[in-house]
Amino acid sequence: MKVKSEDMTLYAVTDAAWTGEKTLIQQVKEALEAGITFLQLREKHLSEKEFLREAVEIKRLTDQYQIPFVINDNIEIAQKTGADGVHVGQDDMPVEEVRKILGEDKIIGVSAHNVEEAVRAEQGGADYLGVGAVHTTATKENTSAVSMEEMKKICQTVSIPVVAIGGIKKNNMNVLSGTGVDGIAVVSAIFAAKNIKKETKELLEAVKEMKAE
Ligand code: 3NM
Repeated sequence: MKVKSEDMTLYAVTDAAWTGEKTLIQQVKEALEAGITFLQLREKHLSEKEFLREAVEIKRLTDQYQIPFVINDNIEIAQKTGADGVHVGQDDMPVEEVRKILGEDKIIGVSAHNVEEAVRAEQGGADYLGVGAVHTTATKENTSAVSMEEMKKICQTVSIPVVAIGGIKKNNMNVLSGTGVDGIAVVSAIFAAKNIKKETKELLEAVKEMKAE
């Protein structure tokens, strides 16, 4: 399997909205140093040229820390930077088409919200699933809540790793206990933190405890 369960433990998704005085690259570096296990570059407001420049720089860092790096929804940037793959939503290009373009070796992650979407994504060739939203979140508009019952069903039904997303923090991830998720994907819990290293380390501990429960 291209993506292992451990890779999903603490999956960081970038959001340049919270960079403040630091650059996104600095923030990513701190998160890598503290032990994130997967990184997705999600940029909604950059020009292609800036996006590419940023992606090249981040790819260099994720290579150094030897963790998988995917680009949200932009196949061209993924190809140009040699990223490990892409993550696509239900409204983006279907996974089968992405696979045809990227080939068998690249990672393709798909967002799913119910068992039906999860099964379809797995059958289409997805390597892992992102399932949410676990909690309400201000980070992304138009998310729909997923019940923990549905989360559990998804985990029991598919054989690819599942990462939970949406409003997940240190103190509210316990709802995921017993669902069988392989880890958590977070934006603000890491990138909105003043002390990224400390928060990341604490999140890692909390997710390991949650998975062991
Ligand atoms: N996808 P935060 S929720 C990118 O439900 C994304 O599919 C979601 O950000 C989904 O950790 C979300 O700050 C944003 O809540 C998650």
